[in-house]
Amino acid sequence: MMKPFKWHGLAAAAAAALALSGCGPAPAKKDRAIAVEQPWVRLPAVAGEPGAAYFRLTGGAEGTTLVSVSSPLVKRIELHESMTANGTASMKKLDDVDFAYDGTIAFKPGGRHAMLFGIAPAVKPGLSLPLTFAFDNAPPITVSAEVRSAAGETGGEHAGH
Ligand SMILES: [Cu+2]
Repeated sequence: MMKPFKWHGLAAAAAAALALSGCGPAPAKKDRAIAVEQPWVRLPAVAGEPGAAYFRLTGGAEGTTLVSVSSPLVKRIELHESMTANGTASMKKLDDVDFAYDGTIAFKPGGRHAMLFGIAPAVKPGLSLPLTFAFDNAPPITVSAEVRSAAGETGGEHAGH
């Protein structure tokens, strides 16, 4: 049975291939360490609603899968993907995300994101939020994500909730 995330994996692989074209041969990625880069969190416009975390994943051995994101200051975090079909924005939950490609998997507004449910009131713009990324075949990685307010942002990830 096909899992839903496989489709996204194909799309991401295609995007990564495009991004790399014209840049010469890609370096071997087999033993590259996993990195979580540029992590940031967008707080909800209304307190109590879910926020979202964005970041870039690189590296990892062939077949490495991101299985979860967690934080001591967030009750529950899900991996989501936003999409627009027939003019309607929606999103769905991803069981996990395979990111072992010759490139970077980006979690960014309007696309993949980590949805943060139950953010502690102490989490404020300008502070940092620890996020721990768990993988199926690699040690977990904890990063500090920059916390930003929802002010001035449009196209939030709340459509579909
Ligand atoms: Cu979401």
